[in-house]
Amino acid sequence: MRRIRNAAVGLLGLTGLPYLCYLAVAVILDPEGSPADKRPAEPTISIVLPTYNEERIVEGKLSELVDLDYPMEHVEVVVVDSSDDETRDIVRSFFADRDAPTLTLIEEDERRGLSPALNDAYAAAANEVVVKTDCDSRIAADALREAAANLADPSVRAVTGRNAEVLGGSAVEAGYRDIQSRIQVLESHLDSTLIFHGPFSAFENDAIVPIDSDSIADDSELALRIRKNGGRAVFDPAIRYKEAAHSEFRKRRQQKDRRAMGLLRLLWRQRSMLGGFGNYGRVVLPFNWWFMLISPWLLMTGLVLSSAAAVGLAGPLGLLVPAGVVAFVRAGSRDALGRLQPAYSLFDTQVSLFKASVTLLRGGGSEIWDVDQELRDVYE
Ligand SMILES: Nc1nc2c(ncn2[C@@H]2O[C@H](COP(=O)(O)OP(=O)(O)OP(=O)(O)O)[C@@H](O)[C@H]2O)c(=O)[nH]1
Ligand SMILES: [Mg+2]
Repeated sequence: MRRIRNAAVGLLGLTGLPYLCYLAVAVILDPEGSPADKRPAEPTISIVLPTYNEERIVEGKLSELVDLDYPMEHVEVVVVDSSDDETRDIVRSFFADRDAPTLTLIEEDERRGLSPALNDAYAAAANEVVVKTDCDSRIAADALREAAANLADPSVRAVTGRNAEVLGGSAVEAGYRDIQSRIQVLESHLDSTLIFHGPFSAFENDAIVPIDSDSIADDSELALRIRKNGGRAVFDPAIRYKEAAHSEFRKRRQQKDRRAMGLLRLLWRQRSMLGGFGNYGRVVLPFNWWFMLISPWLLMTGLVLSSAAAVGLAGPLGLLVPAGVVAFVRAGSRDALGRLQPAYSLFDTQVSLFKASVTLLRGGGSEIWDVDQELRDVYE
């Protein structure tokens, strides 16, 4: 029984090891902000907006885009629409009496999934910089300027931003995003970051290459491919956006499990990059492999073993261990853990990654998903 207990403690320790390593490096390097040599720049920009049945919120999103602090004569909006609702009519009438920005509307007859739609939109985008943003997000007024300043550094060819406010008030998501921001700042200073965020990702147009048509981590995949071709892909916390998220364990699964699946599949397909490409392949990718592919299995095995060991050592009283885990999930889902809330956020992420790897192993992972109407309420 002791052995099981020791194994459980060891496994749980290994789960946290990559964090401890990253923490140690962060203390030594003390990175802050974007690593780019930022300078003011005003390139022409194509804003790519993919839409699938967004009639409730698309007008609000377009209003936000035309109000951004940037000369709109230098901006083109590329909407790629796969809807069977009124979305494209709303888009057309929004631009009907407007000179700037200009509109390029790509109308799909049939929904093929987000990645093929994005590949078409990127191919149509004519300007120097391409900014991709999701309809269900809000970006800060200075986001285009901040992105342009990063891309003015010749080594930086892609940049993403920070979720500065979680709409809907989910502390679970906010807790996770804070930890993730720190990790992404460190990764960017080491070389480049892996995860690019749907609400705001910017790329130099001539660095863009097609992504896999079944990708469910489209923004991260494009950033990774750009890094593969020699450009840097960085995270700048000064680029701010807002996005809605759930707190409740069950509701979080849909969004987080799909995102996790996309990233796992991307890591696996690009496994040949491990070990090469400077610190990206030597540090950043191995950390993400550990965190996303290995830790979830260690954690789940560790939890099962520690429950078994507790029951073996203490009889029915040992059931307090699994009961404690359930209580932790219940309280965490209600944002009621106070200072422990960030730990719960990490746990929640590990659960998603575990579920995602099981789904992928069983051959699942569709590239077409239902739009979350409840999250859309926040934007109306
Ligand atoms: N053109 C096109 N756009 C899509 C398709 N699927 C989703 N979108 C759009 O892509 C963006 C991201 O989709 P979401 O459903 O919000 O994906 P998500 O943010 O990962 O998931 P949620 O957590 O549910 O918001 C939104 O602007 C959607 O309207 C598609 O098949 N074609
Ligand atoms: Mg979304």
